[in-house]
Amino acid sequence: MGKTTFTLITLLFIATFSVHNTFAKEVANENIIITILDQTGFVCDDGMGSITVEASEGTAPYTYSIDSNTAQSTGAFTDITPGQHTITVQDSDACTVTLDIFIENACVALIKTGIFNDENNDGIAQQGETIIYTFTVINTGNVVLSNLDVVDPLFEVIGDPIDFEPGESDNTTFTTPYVITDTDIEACLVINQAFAVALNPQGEEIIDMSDDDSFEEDDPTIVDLPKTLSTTSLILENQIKIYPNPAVHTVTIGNSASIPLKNITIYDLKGSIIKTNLSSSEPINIRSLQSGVYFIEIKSIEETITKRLIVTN
Ligand SMILES: [Ca+2]
Ligand SMILES: [Ca+2]
Ligand SMILES: [Ca+2]
Repeated sequence: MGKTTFTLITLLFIATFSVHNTFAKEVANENIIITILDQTGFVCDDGMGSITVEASEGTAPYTYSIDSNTAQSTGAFTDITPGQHTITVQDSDACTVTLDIFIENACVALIKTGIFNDENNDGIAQQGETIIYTFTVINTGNVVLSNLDVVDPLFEVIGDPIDFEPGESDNTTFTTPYVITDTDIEACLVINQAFAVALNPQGEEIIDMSDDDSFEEDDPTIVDLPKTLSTTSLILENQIKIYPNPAVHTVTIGNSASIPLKNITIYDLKGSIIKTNLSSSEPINIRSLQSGVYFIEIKSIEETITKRLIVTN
């Protein structure tokens, strides 16, 4: 067994890590220099990472291994998962040097949800009423993203771009009430898709198209706009009463005709669920709700109605 040292004498960062750029990062002990010739990261798990290194100044031939796996005769490694890895090079004198590398995965995901705000509580969409959209963004990669912004072709989204740590999520920065148009009412729905755009550490743009309910999908968001009340909706609309409204501490769902209800959910103005799986058989405790406007969604077996609730706790 020859001498082995892990002392790092030289650690040069000549170029920054990049998804596509060529690298010239070097590490060396007394005998061997490892130079990174090329390194590729991920964009949202699209493909696998790779790295190519080259050893010099030692006694050739060299062997190369990654994460203590079987050594190979070249410094080209493919199919590397994102995160931290260690490359070990050994020369024919059994001298070794190690190099820590980090494979990037720059990834953002966006969910866009919308809830129709029936401002006059008549169960039908009229011009001037609004849809409250919520944009939930998450950094699903392993690098900091900067200048994260949400763009919606339907309207200008309020909210300044943010920087975003891995794992961080946000559903409050980007909001917008959208005023529905005659065209939307005619179509009985609003369907569209926003996208999130951010910069990876190299300043390259990464983009995710929004989904309606998943960080992994790219479906458009559909908000139904009721044009006429269906027979069942009319029954629900006429038979279900919320009182008192405005409410303090408790609110009661009046169901005098004993229509079988499937679920009752309270949403806030951002469309976030505040309470769900509520029962109409007794007053609902709303002491934990701050004063403001909420929506109560009431589902029977066949239909759904939404009523506005004002809380003055
Ligand atoms: Ca209305
Ligand atoms: Ca979806
Ligand atoms: Ca998506």
